[in-house]
Amino acid sequence: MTPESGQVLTNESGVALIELDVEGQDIGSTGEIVVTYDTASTNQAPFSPLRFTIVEPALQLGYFNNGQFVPGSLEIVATVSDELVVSTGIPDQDSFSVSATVLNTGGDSVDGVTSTINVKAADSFNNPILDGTAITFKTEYGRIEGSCTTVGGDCSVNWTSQDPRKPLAYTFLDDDGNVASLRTIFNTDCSVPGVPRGVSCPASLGQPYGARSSILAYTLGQESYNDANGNGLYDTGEVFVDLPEAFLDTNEDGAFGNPNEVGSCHPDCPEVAGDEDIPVPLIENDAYDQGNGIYNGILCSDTAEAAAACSKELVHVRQQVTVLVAGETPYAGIFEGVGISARLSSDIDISRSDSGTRYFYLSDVYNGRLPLGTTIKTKSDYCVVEPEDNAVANSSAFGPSLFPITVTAPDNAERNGSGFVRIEVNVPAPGGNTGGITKTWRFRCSYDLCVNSPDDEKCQDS
Ligand SMILES: [Ca+2]
Ligand SMILES: [Ca+2]
Ligand SMILES: [Ca+2]
Ligand SMILES: [Ca+2]
Repeated sequence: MTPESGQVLTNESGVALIELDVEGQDIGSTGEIVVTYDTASTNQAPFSPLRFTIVEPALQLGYFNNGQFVPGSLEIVATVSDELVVSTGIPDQDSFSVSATVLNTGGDSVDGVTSTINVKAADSFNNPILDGTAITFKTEYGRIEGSCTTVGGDCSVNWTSQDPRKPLAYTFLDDDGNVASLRTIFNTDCSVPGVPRGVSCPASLGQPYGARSSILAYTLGQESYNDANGNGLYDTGEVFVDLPEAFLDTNEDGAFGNPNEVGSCHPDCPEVAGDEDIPVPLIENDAYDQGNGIYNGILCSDTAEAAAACSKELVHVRQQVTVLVAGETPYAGIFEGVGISARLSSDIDISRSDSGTRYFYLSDVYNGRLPLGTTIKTKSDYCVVEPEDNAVANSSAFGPSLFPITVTAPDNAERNGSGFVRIEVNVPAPGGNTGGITKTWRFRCSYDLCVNSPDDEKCQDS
């Protein structure tokens, strides 16, 4: 596979596009082309032979064969002259980012709620990858567009709420002895003492968590390595991160748990409920394979390759993001203290200290966060409360939201008194429609000036 000559045409976005006269090339499959140059045909200083790898056939990039454009993805991997920017254009693992515009969309009981899933990819030099690189997506719940192709290192797809919304077959016995597929505040005891069913739990209910849809993005790329000698190539002994086969981690425990595949962590996975993890086979052998122990990437130097310290075979670079398909009905509890030491609280007496704090835990039925846009308005007809306005942040972190409420003695307080603190929660209707679900919680605050300040003149008259 030796083309006769080539010519540099443009050099944009860190990627050199080369026109080649290629004869007898089989570009129908992935492989490698080594190109030697007649320097008289280039407009650049002489440079050493280039090596190209066709990563995937029939993408947008390609080269000219006897004047005819042939699709194929071409990558420069050899160092050329300093005048040319050198870039592999192939994503590497540590520069493959996946995010969601809305992390807590809601949509557990409504179809059609959406979030945009964004990929940002760069190569081993943290330059944008080649335009037209295909990124593939899988989702646990709801629906996702299957792929997008990058422009400038970026591409996006839409995730949409719809069935499925729970595991296909995985079940467990809940705390009432009934078969269930997800833990809720109605079928699981809160480990914090004194918290009844139906109240947000300040501690985790445990697996399997409801309404958390794992979204996996992946494409062929390179392992990341530390270029200790700065030559732009992987050399024997340089530190790298070895990648196992990719998978959709449905229970987010970082381990492949599907018991039907050889090589899974079952039954000793970090957490239960990962039975429906979905493998992305790189080696088609009906087994989940760990890394091969050597660096994989086209930056594998010839010397290291000859020593079997690396391979130019690509692997799947991957990243996962979780979208909360949260339920729309709010549940809550008012507590003293937080976490496992929290205690359900009703009234607050701030006579001694002039102020106090209550912790408002707010969740959906799965004890997870409510959708982005949920508002919390706190008012009192007697005490001063802060903050008066709060909102559920853009987050798919585990567990309920926590809002501290500070209650302070009223300004110009009479000798004593009391009143309600009201907490009104509104979960907006999906899609920006008006309405939604509003629920209110309340507790009483009371204050006796003479407990804290017996010398105040208001306390002297009787
Ligand atoms: Ca190196
Ligand atoms: Ca490897
Ligand atoms: Ca797992
Ligand atoms: Ca495999």
